[in-house]
Amino acid sequence: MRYVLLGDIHSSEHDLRAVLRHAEEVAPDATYVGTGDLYECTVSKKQLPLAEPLPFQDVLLWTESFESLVTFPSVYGNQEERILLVSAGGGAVRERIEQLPEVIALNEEASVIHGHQWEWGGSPWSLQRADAPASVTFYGHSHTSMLIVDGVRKPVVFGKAYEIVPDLLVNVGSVVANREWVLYDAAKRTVTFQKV
Ligand SMILES: [Mn+2]
Repeated sequence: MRYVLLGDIHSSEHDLRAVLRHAEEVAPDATYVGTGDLYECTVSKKQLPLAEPLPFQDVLLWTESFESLVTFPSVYGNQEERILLVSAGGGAVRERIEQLPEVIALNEEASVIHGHQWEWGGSPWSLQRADAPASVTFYGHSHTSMLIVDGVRKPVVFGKAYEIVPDLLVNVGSVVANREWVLYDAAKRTVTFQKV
């Protein structure tokens, strides 16, 4: 089974269309799973806490044509958390966001999580400590394609198939601005970083 892992879209429809077109070419048979931050929240972290909730449609960048593209299962990210926190209403779109899980298990060894739940910091700002839900964990959040093997960062070469080893963290990069995603081939036991 092959998986397309993609996330940190931040409501960018043109970047998402480019990635979907590319992924369809590379892996027409694949199953798509999102790593979170599908939407862009228009209220920044610095503006919190708000005195009262805002109307749902005012706190995220949203169009019907964008929504028609994000039909694949996804975990939630910090953008979705903030959208729910600062707003009221929203109907079916709010319900869909509320139902996004924190973790999606792809199989016995691989899971997907956004990663904002972990410890981030330092200069340059980066992942300090991960609480990985699986031996192979796909995440995002920092918009940086990255491979961490047993705690050691490896340089990422796009288009190269990396063999699956235990204790693997795979940052799938971002759809927004970078147009990056990852192909995970569970049968061949490889991950391949991709960029449009
Ligand atoms: Mn994020």
